[in-house]
Amino acid sequence: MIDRRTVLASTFALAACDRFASAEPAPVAIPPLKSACPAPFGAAVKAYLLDDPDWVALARTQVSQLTPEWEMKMEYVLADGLKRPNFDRSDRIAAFAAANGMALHGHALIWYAQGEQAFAGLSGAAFDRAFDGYIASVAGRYRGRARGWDVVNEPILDDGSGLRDCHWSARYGHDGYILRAFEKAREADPEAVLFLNEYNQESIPAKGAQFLRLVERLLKAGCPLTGLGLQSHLWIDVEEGAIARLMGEVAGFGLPLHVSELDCTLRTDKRLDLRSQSERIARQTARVTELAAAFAALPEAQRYAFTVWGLRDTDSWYRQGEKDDGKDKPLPFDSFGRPNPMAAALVQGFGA
Ligand code: 9MR
Repeated sequence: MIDRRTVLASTFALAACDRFASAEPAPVAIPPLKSACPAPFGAAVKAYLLDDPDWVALARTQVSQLTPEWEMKMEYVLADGLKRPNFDRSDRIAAFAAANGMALHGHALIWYAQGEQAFAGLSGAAFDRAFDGYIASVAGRYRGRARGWDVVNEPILDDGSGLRDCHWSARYGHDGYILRAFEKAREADPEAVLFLNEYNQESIPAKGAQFLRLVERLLKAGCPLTGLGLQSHLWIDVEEGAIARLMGEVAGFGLPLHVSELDCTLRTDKRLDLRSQSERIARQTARVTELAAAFAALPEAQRYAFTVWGLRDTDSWYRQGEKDDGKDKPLPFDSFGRPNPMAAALVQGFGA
């Protein structure tokens, strides 16, 4: 995942090279991704999309699993404080999934970036009660409905040099909060697959190595970690072969893998990047094909699901507000719901 400064800088770079850009590629014909994918094919969703008939039609055709993009996070659930958790939108997404025969993936229970405000002022046993109680109430609420949970999200520093300091690690230690979260999630839902979810393992070798070490340590400590999430926020300059290599290493643990948040931005952090849109798309196609093929090559028991972080380009977090350059195509469908080259890359990689 590239950072926000990068995105803004590259907006200018892309604008600068606009005159070199070729015409939009023609939409491609593809089979439904949920039938091409050798596992449940998921998409992230925000509740307002359930009121968009075009999104609903596209999702019904393409998708067999949903991940709430933010309304199952502390940021939303605890927006009114610990005493008034709000499940209105996550309930709505869960009900939509069930009504449409789609599975549900829970995202995300404990994240360094969230909950600081809701937990402010708590210490000692009160903090413990709130931490344990949050996991029990959220994972417990969707027990039997969510087939898996991102129990801990993004614990590793961006440069891979160690684990992040956060309000959770301050109380329980760097491994301690992760262990505690997994234990509480297991108590709340004995059946769900429990994931450690992280990004950039393929593109920052030190981060990939740190991820492998962390998983090994957690498993040795008896952590009920039963799934590994590769977010896969890719970009076009990820080194060829790095995605497949990393997936092979992670698969060595024998646990189910989730490609949990795939998108592939066409933007880069080069200040003057004169590559045309079609050259960028060719690179995106290569990386996405590599990812899908590596996933399809896993043993069946290790293919938990393959999830894209939105269906249409304009639904992507890259295309919101001031981040939007109007041109990025990080997702498999264009703004009209027509397949992008990325959709064809997925089908090709899945070998369908
Ligand atoms: O796409 C999500 C965006 O809509 C939210 O505002 C943001 C904060 O909750 O989270 C984004 O999703 C992130 C995901 O939860 C964890 N991995 C990185 C994703 C993209 O930033």
